[in-house]
Amino acid sequence: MPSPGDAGPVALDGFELRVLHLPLVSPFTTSFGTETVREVIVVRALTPDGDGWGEIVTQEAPLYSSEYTQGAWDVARRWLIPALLDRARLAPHDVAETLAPFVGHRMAKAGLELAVLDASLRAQGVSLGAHLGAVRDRIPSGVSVGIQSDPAALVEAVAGYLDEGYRRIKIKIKPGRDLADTAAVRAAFGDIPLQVDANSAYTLADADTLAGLDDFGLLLIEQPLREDDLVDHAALARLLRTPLCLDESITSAKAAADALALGAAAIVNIKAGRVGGHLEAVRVHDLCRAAGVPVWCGGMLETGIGRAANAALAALPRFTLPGDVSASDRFYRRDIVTDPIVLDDGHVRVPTGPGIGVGIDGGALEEFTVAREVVRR
Ligand code: SMG
Ligand code: MG
Repeated sequence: MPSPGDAGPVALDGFELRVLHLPLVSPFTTSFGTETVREVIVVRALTPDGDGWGEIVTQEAPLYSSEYTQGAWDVARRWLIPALLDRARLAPHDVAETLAPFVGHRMAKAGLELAVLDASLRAQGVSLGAHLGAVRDRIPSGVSVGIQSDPAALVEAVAGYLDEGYRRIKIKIKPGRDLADTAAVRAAFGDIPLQVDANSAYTLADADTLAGLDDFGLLLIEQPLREDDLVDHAALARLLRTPLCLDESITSAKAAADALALGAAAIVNIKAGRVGGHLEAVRVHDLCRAAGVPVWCGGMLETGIGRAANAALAALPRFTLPGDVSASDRFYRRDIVTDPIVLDDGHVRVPTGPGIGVGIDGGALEEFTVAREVVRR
């Protein structure tokens, strides 16, 4: 049985970085703003045995986290890539350790690690899912629905996703757009699997409003308070019946262990980018599994590259709740992979080909590229 430590070393000739601008099929509004174009960095690891692909899931502005595109681009080309290219041969499980001296920048590190991991696994003919420990060949798909103009528009948007077959609905909330939006969705669709995500928009002073959400039988409330408010999350958890789930706060396996020890979370959202890579994401999964805590796979509006890798991760055993691994067409008219993830009976397939298991559509990649740089050894 392969374990995350097993992928073989690769000889790195260099990395190609691209900034992509992908138009969204509809605007995506969260408590911190509205996006109409997804800005993302695609990483290509160049090796004599073939390329590997990864994705740095930063946004244009540091609104979800402190990381943002130009910061990730700079730290990758100035510090992270040179450190990796210093090693004649590099195994995927040595990437995080090689980059550990550089504080933070987890999304940048995760994108580089995924590219190295993909190159290694493609060379070995092993799929990412098999490598990480996937136990399913398909996963139930949830969808994250942005804040709409009003509750009626939200109900219409949710109706469309339910018609498509999504197995779980998550709605974004913020102060002033919480109880009425949630009530409208419950009233329209009854007992569907429903959860809300606040992206840190509240403080403990809003506990009464958040307790009002207890009336709606939600699966969970995701990240109501700030990233570093673990103690306040624990205090809030004691005031609510609805389970609290942390997203932004879970920056590593250590952060997850601390949050669980404090009682700040009963459920954990796992995102490889946020924790510094897929191998750390597996460690978060493993510790939650040992603690009996359910996890689900978050999303960062990934292209087909990150989306394929998310599907592989979400196939691990403790991912017992549907994640934000929606079909490519939930965000994009055209993806940059040859076989974008589709929804089939409310599920998405876990790719089985070598590495992330999807091919790159060179034409689409070119179409959306707004900046490109190659860093060689
Ligand atoms: O990929 O389906 C997706 C997006 C899911 O809502 C989603 N992500 O906080 O969980 C979250 C947000 C962060 C997106 S900001 C780029
Ligand atoms: Mg979230």
